[in-house]
Amino acid sequence: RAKQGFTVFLTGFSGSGKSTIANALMVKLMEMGGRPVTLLDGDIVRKNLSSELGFSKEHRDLNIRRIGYVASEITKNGGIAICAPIAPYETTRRAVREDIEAFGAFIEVHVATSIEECERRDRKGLYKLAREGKIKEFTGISDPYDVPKNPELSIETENVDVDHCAHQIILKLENMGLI
Ligand code: GGZ
Repeated sequence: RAKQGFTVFLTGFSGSGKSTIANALMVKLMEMGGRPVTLLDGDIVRKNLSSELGFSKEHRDLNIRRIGYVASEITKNGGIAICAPIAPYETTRRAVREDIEAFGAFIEVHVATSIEECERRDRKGLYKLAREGKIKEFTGISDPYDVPKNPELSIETENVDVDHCAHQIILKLENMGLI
């Protein structure tokens, strides 16, 4: 019997490393062959699927529900979806989990880079702008982030390379019998 579809859902602050880990994970899963792998990255989704949305709670929730819907369709059809939005709200993440678990597995991965470390790195200069008040409602600075309580996996990124982070997810998927 063909293996069931699943969704890997990475959540964490801007600059936590979600996109980088998601890309490395995608490459590893593609190399294994078999099922198609679809990456739903935060900024790509916002450009193509949620271009009219801002960062209020209502808009973030809409964005996450859209990502969840696409991921649930992929999961239903036996594929692999990798999502990498901030997804700051616990209740919204739980709703997406329920949508997806109707069709396959949902693996919530907390990319647990601290806000201090994300701000220290400030790869895109957004934290500086948030501190200056030039970006409002910035997650972790002036907007909430509910720390995941029971994620399938929580990964530390400080002093660990991307390949190792992606490998931890691969091991989890193997343990769960999904790959
Ligand atoms: C958080 C913001 C904001 C605010 C713009 N708060 O590092 P990035 O740039 O590429 O990742 C962030 C991205 C967040 O979009 P998501 O769709 O992942 O967010 S959510 O899940 O909450 O819907 C950041 C940029 O957009 N960005 N303004 N105010 N991040």
